[in-house]
Amino acid sequence: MKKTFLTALLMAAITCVAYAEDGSRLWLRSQRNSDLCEITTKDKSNTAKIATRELATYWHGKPVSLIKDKTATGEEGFEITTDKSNGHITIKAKNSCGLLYGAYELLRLQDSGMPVDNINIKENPAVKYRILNHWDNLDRSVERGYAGLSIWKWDEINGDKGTMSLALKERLTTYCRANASIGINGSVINNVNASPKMLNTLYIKKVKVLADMFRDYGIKVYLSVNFASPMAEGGLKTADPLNEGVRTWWKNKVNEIYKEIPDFGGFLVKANSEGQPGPGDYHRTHAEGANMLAEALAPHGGLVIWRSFVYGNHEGEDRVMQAVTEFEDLDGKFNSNVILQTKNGPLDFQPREPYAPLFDQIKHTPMMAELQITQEYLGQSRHLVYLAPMWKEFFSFVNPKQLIGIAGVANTGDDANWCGHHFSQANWYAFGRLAWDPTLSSEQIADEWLKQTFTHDTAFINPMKEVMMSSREACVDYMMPLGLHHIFKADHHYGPEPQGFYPKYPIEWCPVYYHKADSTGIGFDRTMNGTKAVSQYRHPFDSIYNDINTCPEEYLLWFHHVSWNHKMKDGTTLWQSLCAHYNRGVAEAKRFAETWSKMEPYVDRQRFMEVSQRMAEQVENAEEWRDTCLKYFQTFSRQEITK
Ligand code: BDP
Repeated sequence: MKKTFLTALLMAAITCVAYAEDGSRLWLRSQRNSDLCEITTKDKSNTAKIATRELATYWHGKPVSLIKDKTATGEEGFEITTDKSNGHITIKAKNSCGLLYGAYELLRLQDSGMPVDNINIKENPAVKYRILNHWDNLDRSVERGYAGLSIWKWDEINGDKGTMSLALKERLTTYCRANASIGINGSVINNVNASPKMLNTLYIKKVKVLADMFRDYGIKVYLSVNFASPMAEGGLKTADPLNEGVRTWWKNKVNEIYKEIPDFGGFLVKANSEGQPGPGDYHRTHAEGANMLAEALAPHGGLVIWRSFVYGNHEGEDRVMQAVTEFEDLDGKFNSNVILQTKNGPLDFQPREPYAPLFDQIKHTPMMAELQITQEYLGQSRHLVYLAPMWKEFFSFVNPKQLIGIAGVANTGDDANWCGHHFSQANWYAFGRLAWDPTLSSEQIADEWLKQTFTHDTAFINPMKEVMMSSREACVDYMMPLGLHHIFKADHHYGPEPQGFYPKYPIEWCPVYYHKADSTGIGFDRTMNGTKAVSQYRHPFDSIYNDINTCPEEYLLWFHHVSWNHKMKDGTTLWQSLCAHYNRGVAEAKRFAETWSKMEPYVDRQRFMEVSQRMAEQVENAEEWRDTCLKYFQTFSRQEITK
């Protein structure tokens, strides 16, 4: 009797876990087949096995053959065709990984309700490297992580035995499936502010366990490295890149890594930035530092991804200009396996920035764009802000064809729903989809994500898609409209602190440095009469941004110090326009919450409640932003705050 009761309880618990809508399944919520679908392939690789298993379990259509064919399109591409006579489907690819991507494409079509009876698709990724950058520390804290602790549970990985706990394996299988389903092919697993311990043999063995798992999903592992590792880990007296002992140390370390992980991706490096060590400590250039690592990695086909997020070495120079100052003369001096990774904007992942002009100035070095999926400056995992429109805006200035890769700072954590906010999952999804194909529209991505993640019901899809599409502009409006930037509270970058001035920090970390509000007006003069930052832009953007009459209003206060009574395009004054934007942002946040409140019939209880809670916070925060900023700026404008 007792046993039966316990069994029943256990069964109930299992059922509950299996069907709980806690967001842990991300967008991978396909209905299982009652019978396995007929999937055939001669490809014996593990990757093809995964593709077969995914389709056999979740594909509800006609039989599918997976065919590896040297003549098929691109390295990672795939072709999907339907045989008109019997409806059978063929996925053809040059490599097994393409077969896996093709399988996920098929499931995406099915799960987002697209027609699947007459498919004729050929796909290739736009850029070669589509990489997540995890800012995860070895103690499992996550820099700018808003979804719990790191997903890498180092204690549950046994490097000597090459195993991990079953629970971790299950969780990371979802991670791999999710990434492969959107074409992500690399993962830098640790923080750019890297601990030298990452290169300890103990950890290299653990990283191997991850790499062995990721490989079958087409994902390569990369590591962030601390430039001073030869000292901290190797006991050397210097980390000077021209020192023979240092060079040998890196070569040996790299060899050790490749012995464990033959397809290791390479190193990501933050050097001489925000207190991190680098070649500059020895009066060497970034190129000398990068090339030393590049030489160690080259025999194994590894990459050095060197970040250009460097400032603070040019006293007095406008911070947004410093990356160009630092790197323009080094263009052409990097070894061929070095990539320069540059944030989309010249400052730091603000809700809106003009594009980073380094993309205009670097002509001979392969470049990757670094986007930030974790919403450090966009309400973190508390606000619904869909980032695809922001990234599309960036791609309208920087052609993805000039990039070799796109990196995204991940928003994952060990929260059940991975990303803190159910809607923040959409940003992970959109990152992968856009890195694969930047021509996809934000609407389409939102549409397919919503359908896979929630429901196909148009009574849900249409209003929520509209909310997602409006959300980034709303965030800009309630936080920092018209080109304002970096007026966040120090350290956590969440709430507003326009009055912020902290003598103990560099001036570039103080909000007052960025808005420069005074009795005459507000904004940062970066024109040819100011810091001349406009001159770093290619023509015609240099002159468009330089002229207050042609500068787009969304960048106005980024490039100009503007009088409070300046006439805006709609005839209102700058002050009135500022008030209007802040008010609009708040009204939008309220509208989003209102729309969500009507979605109860279409969403499971748990996700409905969790998102409702977040929406209420978003409204409160939006009001706080508006009130704090307008009241503070009013002390300079001395004009009435309009409602
Ligand atoms: C800023 C973050 C900081 C990062 C830095 C970086 O506030 O935590 O370490 O960027 O990208 O956005 O290196």
